[in-house]
Amino acid sequence: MIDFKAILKNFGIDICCNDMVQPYGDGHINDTYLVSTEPKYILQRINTTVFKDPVRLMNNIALVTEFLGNKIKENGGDPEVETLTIVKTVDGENFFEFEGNHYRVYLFINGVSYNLPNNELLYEAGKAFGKFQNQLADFNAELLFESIPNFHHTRKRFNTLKAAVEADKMGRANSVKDVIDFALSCEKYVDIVVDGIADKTIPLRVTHNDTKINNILFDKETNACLSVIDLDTVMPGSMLYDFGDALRFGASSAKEDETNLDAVFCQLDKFEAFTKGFLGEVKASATAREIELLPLSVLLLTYECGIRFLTDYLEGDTYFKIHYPEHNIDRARNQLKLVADIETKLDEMSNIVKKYA
Ligand code: ADP
Ligand code: GN1
Ligand code: MG
Repeated sequence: MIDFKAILKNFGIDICCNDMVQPYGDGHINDTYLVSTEPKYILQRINTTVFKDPVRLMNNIALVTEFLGNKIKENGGDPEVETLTIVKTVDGENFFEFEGNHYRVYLFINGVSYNLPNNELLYEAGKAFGKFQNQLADFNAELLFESIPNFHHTRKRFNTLKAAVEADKMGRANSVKDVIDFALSCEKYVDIVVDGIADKTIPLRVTHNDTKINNILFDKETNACLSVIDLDTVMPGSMLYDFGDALRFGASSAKEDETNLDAVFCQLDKFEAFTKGFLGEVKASATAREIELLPLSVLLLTYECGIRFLTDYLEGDTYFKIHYPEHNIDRARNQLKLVADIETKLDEMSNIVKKYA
């Protein structure tokens, strides 16, 4: 039993009993809790297997949220709604260490996140992630620590998969040979963005890097985007990562862990809704090469996520939270089914991009 009362006291928050703190949200990485005080708070146990340096991680988030907060204020907005606000400890720190765990608190933002967004929400999400990128365009990237090195280095992800197949630590590889074979057959895609960044034909920008649509909070009534959250991976990256990852999740006809693969495909109307919102914000700053690669980025980021789930399954489910033993392999099959479907739709996606670029 976690002593939430003792933890929250260090943030100057008093609760009468542990029941006021309940698990919250659908994140795969941190342990998130809603603190039902007045006002409400979000308490998170930072996953330090994933984020190995919580001090520098929280420093990143403090820098980014302060920077965004100033921009939001300049535009007449409310920073406590439109971005995350760190609640400091009574000693002025960004997190509190308790029994070997690292806890942080954010102000609660009264919005909802969606796992299967409709077109209206996707248009709003496209605008929100595009705006997020614009807001950070003049943020000094050198101030940021790389919270997960090589996060979207698809070639390295591919090599890690191959190593996991060879090691076959859990003895699972044989039973999922079909998934592995398909994953390895997609090697031709893995260097395209990585090489473009290396030879500077694709610009490095400050990007979010985890643009799953449930990392946006929407207004319950109006469906407008309130805030882009989950800022753990804000780092130098490519616009293609943010676009591709958002549509990996957002353009799918089904949730990420749907097991009926006939129900899993890429919906072009969803792709169009997000693209319209996103390009409306970023088309002036996007390069021709970035625009050209937008459709492929959806394939690439879906593929990358698929092989990360597959690798985690082969390595014994140590990275992503799972809710049943086959969860990661179900997710991997789902994402790789999407890859196969996206491959057949790249031309249509390019035509949609042209319409809004
Ligand atoms: P993870 O890294 O595990 O995905 P997130 O930071 O995305 O963790 O948080 C998980 C979920 O908790 C989010 O999808 C969102 O629903 C909710 N959440 C996180 N922070 C806030 C906040 N400040 N206000 C309201 N809800 C939040
Ligand atoms: C994780 O943290 P969360 O649940 O928003 C992961 C993403 C994956 C996503 C797949 C830091 O996102 O990279 O795309 O799961 N975040 C991290 O659902 O690894
Ligand atoms: Mg999240």
